[in-house]
Amino acid sequence: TWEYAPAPESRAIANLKPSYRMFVDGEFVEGAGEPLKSVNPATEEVLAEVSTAGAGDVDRAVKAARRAHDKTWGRMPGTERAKYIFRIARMVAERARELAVLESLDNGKPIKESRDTDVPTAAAHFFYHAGWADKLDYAGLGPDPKPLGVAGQVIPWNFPLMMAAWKIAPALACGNTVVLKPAETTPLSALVLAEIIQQAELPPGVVNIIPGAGDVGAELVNHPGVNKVAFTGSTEVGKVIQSALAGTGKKLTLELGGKAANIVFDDAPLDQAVEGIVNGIFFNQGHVCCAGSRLLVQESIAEELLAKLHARVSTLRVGDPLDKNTDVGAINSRDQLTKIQDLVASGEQEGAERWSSPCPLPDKGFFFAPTVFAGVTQSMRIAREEIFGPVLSVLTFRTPDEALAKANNTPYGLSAGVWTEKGSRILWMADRLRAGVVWANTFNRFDPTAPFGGYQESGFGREGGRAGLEAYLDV
Ligand code: TXE
Repeated sequence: TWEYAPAPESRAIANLKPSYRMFVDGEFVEGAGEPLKSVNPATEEVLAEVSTAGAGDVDRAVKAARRAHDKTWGRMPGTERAKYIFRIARMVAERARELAVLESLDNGKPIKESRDTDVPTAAAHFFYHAGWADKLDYAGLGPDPKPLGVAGQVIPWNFPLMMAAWKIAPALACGNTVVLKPAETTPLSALVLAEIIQQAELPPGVVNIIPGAGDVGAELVNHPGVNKVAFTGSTEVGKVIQSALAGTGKKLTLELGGKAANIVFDDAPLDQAVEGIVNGIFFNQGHVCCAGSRLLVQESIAEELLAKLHARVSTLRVGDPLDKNTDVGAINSRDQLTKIQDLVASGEQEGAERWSSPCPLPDKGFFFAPTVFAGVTQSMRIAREEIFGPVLSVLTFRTPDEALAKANNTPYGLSAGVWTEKGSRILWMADRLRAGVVWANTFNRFDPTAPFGGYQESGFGREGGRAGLEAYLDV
């Protein structure tokens, strides 16, 4: 083990404040709830105190959003809305460094990922949707598309800023107003986004950000003044929300868990595949709904691939999220670390062969060494359940049919990867894989022009692309 302390200047770069307030009706206000403490998962230090929504706050926020929808935003020409959304996009891009450092402090993800993926993807989502705001008539979604009204949005902790952008940008482009609840362990970047929204001079109430735990999320999605609910999080909570909303007439989209297969055929370029496998499962510590958490490898190359994989994973640097050379940062919370440890223990008990990278781990904070399980069978929990951590389960197959059957043997269906030189095989597999996204000879690529979302228990509805607009419009 080794001792790790974040560089003192990181707090200044992140413009970290001792306390943060909720954003309701254009103002930063104290919530009536018990303040929460946002913790740096790499050091277990408190970063800031954050005000949370309590009695009456959800109602106030929803009413502010309703007024803004009825009086300003919902009636504004798309050309005008576009200007505001462009302004948000530019301001996110201008404050990229601050937001990236803040995100890595609050979430624990490596700075090279918040710098190269989270913040640019968030900005890209606003840029892209600004472009739609005055073109909805041409979207081919039907004549005279209309906003739904107030969107109640609940997001998780794995991509705090990016998820806020994925939710807010399309809602605004279509003329809806927003009440968004960030996750309790990572509320900070959404509140800086609120500051940006205030400085971009959006009319008060168009976007409201109310931190809090699951009870606040439940109150928000069940509020009768909410017309549309968008949720990203666990499948368990997604099902609770779906049942609760039945019969309310609210439009709902769910983006839930996954157990993606990353399928490597014997003709695949192996070194490239190894990079894709590593990216697929160790990106963002594996806290990724579409993570390639099941590696399906053709039997004839399994031994060679596994040796290459162990060698490559041994070189991953685990530790200080703010070091530009870090590949794997901190697990977001103690609860998540415990969940990962329990599932890894189950894999060992059920007879899979565990290999963990011999990398040194910091002596404080929530860290877990990149781990690869070989000899995994389909009935094991590590093959079936979402681990949401840096843990890969390796299964083998002989034929494309077997690969397909194993890949589809899951209640989820968010993503999949196929590695092969044969174009015809990519098309054959992509057509039959029950997954919302199929990557070919790559993994974990995100782009605002491409609709993202799941099949089956991974949820329904799409985010991004033209399809993403459907979730926020009536025709
Ligand atoms: O999720 P929750 P948790 C999976 C992943 C992870 C597990 C648990 O496997 O290990 O879920 O994570 C809010 N009504 N994913 O406990 O509870 C909550 O406050 C309304 C995959 O963090 O679903 C937070 O803002 N909202 C996933 C958000 O829901 C409620 C990302 C997500 O928290 C609520 C996260 C309720 N009843 C976890 N209860 C993905 N798809 O990427 C909680 N919340």
